[in-house]
Amino acid sequence: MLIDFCRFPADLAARYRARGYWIDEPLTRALDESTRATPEAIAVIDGDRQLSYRELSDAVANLADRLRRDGLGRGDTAVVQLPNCAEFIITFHALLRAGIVPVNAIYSHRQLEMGNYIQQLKPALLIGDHAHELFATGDFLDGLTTRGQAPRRVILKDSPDADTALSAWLAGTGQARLPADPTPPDEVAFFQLSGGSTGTPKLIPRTHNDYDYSIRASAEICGLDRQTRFLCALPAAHNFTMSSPGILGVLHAGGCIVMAPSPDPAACFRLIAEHRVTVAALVPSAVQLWQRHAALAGPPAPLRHLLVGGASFTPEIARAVPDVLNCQLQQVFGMAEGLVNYTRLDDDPETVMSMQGRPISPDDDIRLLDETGRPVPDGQPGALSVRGPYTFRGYFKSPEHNSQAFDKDGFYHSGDVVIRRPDGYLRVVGRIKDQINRGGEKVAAEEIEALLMRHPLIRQAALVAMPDAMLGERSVAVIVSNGSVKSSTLRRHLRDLGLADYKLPDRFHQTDSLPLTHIGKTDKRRLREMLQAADARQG
Ligand code: J2J
Repeated sequence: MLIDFCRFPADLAARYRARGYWIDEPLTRALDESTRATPEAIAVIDGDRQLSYRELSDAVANLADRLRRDGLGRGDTAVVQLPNCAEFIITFHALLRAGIVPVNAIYSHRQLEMGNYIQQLKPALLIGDHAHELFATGDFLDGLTTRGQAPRRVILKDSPDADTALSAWLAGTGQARLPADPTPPDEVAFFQLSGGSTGTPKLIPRTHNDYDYSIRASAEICGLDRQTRFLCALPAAHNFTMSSPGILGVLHAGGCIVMAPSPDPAACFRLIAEHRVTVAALVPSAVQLWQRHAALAGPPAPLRHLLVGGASFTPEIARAVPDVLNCQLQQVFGMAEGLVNYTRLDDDPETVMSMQGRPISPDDDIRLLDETGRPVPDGQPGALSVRGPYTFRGYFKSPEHNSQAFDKDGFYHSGDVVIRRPDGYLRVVGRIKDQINRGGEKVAAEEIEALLMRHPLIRQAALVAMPDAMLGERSVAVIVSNGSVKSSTLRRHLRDLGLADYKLPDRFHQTDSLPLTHIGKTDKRRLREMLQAADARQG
């Protein structure tokens, strides 16, 4: 049984194959090839553990075999939530190898997000971390059982119970190896998470063919090779960290991944020095933290190459990268839905500092449109839509939303406003999707507004982005309530519903009514102006 998803149309699929983008290999190809080429090279460093390619591949096959002998395989899905650790990489590849289709939740996700993925996918398997608040007690799992949603098998990293402990599942079975049984290359390999702009988070089906192409191309554009030592400091599950060029790009190149628990500069600089890290990837807010730290502690030697993306990056902060961090900057503008743009390593400095790059592929078909849906000329801001060899064709089980998110030609409306130079380079200048980009972490306004409305005293709620020197943007919830409600009460309300902390509004603002547009929707532009004026009055 295969996963139902929106497929690429046959004519485009044929073209992507003919042009060599789709090579009909499973997404485990990168690891398999590098293991054959350099089995003893170190693939992952996690704390004081170092795994060679051979050891990594053995652990992958062990877990895949055990899962299959447990009756799991093709047709099954899995929800996975692991921190940045070697097991993240092992688990992802083992599930691919066994033909189980996973979604990798972000580690900071809580009951609400995890419950949602479980509801959407009805997974046979849940892999979590016993150290995470969700799995430290049995409450979350008990709740799933009560609702009839309990996955057939639960495996937990660092579980005290031998039956469920991930470490036990990674040990060899002593039985003959089962051959790999991944889903076919143009079927769903895994689900990526959407930053979203809707009430419930959407899942993005990614096929082996489309994702593998983005990885091979990214590794080449970023100049990765066997000498690459990559610091994995952003959440591993993020599309940027996985594929731009990320964990999978490094495995493709035969390099080494050094796991960092977070982008905290002191810890990262130590790891960079100790493990001779050459490449890192950061969001702009983390770049600022690194720059401050480097001003005191010196640059993070021997780092040579820093990829920055995920949120808007000002040219002023970008320009300081070569001097303060003593490494080459490469900008990335990507999305879990597909399209990824990079500045190139041989671009002139002005392009690298001021542009967010150009698409990976000559077949990334980009349209920039004005409000009426007409194409805008180069140099003018326009809403970006895209179709291409690694851009998805529809969210999982969301026909209604898809009818708005795509045009009749299958172009995906990304919700970003960009300016294109005649040479194809893009600069991100704004956004039409109702989302807050909080230091690279995306918050869908509608999701938070609906949750706020569940509080008995709230009559209306609107979440808007306000500028923030550190995060780029922070979230302000403007509420109309029956009587006054404390911010702490609302924060507790959202936490009690199981919302991840990064989605909690940074600030609450009470008002008598929300300004409306002529079609009766909340006028968020006016709202931001009102908040700005109120802030200015308060000095
Ligand atoms: C401004 N906004 C940006 C940038 C993403 C590589 C890099 C990032 C992501 C990512 C990714 C931006 N400047 N340089 O998946 O593979 C905003 C845009 C975009 C949204 C996508 C990758 N880079 N953005 O951030 O799915 O608004 O992917 O549409 O999390 O982040 O968010 P996400």
